[in-house]
Amino acid sequence: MFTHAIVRKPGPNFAEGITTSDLKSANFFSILHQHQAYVETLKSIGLEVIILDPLPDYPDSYFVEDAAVVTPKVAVITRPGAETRRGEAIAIAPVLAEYREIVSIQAPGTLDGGDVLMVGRHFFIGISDRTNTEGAEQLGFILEQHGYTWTPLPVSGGLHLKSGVNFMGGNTLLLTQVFSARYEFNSYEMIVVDEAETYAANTLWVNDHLIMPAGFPKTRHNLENLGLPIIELEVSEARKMDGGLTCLSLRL
Ligand code: CIR
Repeated sequence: MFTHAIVRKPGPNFAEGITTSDLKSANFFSILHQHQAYVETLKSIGLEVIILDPLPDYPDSYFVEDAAVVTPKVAVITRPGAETRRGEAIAIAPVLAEYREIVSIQAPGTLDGGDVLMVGRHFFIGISDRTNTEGAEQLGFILEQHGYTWTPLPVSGGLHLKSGVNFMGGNTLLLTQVFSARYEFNSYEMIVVDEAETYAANTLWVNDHLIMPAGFPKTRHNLENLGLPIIELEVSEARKMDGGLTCLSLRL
């Protein structure tokens, strides 16, 4: 069970963050409202939520998940692939130092937390436009030192690994069709999202609840078979900035 979540409020300039989305421009009041609902949901399932202030120089900084990888034993401060986001990792370090031993990814390695999927004691590390092989190997080495195992794999569709695959508890992964073909996931039960619902692959399993983006009925129907409570949240504004439910918090 997780006891804490770290989030950061979106700032008024959040729509200046990096995006490839062609959805219409994001609205500050809507994202504040949606972020607040996210925080309340995490509290409602037993998490103490640490809410950080926006970092004015870093419009994407509310996507806190990219700045660190938190395991039960160690927190790894990343070196984000987007140079303009590097300061976010530096800013999260003192917060995590209150809870975990801290280690940092070093240049020339790059790593975004969104590319790291924790499945029990095993980690999948996506090599993407943001995470390079050097960064993945540095993280893998740190994980091994703490008794964990890891597997690298290429991210061919979507921004990050967790844009397309997430752990749903037990032995089950929720993933896009592209990822379901990867041999690395052969030993897991798979729930494959419909082509029209790929965004729903970014569903967050936390404290035996599933928090999923609103409006993906086929995925919801398939997830219901797991027997876990499902909470749907509107995340339209984070989606416009290429982010989603997992990216909005660090769970520890
Ligand atoms: C970016 O492009 O870096 C941000 N606008 C979105 C980051 C989303 N984070 C995530 O998927 N873990």
